Amino acid sequence: MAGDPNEKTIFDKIVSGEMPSHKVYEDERVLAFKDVNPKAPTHILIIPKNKDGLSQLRLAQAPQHVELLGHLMCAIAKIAHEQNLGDYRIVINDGPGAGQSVYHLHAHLLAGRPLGWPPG
Ligand code: IU
Repeated sequence: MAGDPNEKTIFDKIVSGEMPSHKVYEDERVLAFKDVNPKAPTHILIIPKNKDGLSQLRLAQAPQHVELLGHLMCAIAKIAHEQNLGDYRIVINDGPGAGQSVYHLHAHLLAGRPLGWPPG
């Protein structure tokens, strides 16, 4: 687990506009943009604009996190529908052993090719 869960990451800079991104969806609570290093023909990251201490999923322990994560999941369903993705996979890497590299909670939305199971 990383240090301070409120530490700023590159994703805060994407939210503020300091860093450019290819946005695909935005509402009052979440932002979705294309991953710069896509692992599938469609690879979108969905993040809370204000991570509110959620550098990683294991820290989701407060009532407001329930609401935020519910909102985030419903936003994913909306994006998948809008983009006509068909079948897709959601991945949340939690911790370095699971492949997490940016400590601002984010879900990967992957689609556009057969997705093997189990994942590596
Ligand atoms: P991870 O689950 O923490 O490993 O996912 C981080 C993702 O963020 C990874 O797929 C990167 O390609 C992606 N990413 C990005 O899209 N833009 C950036 O500026 C950086 C990482 I840094």
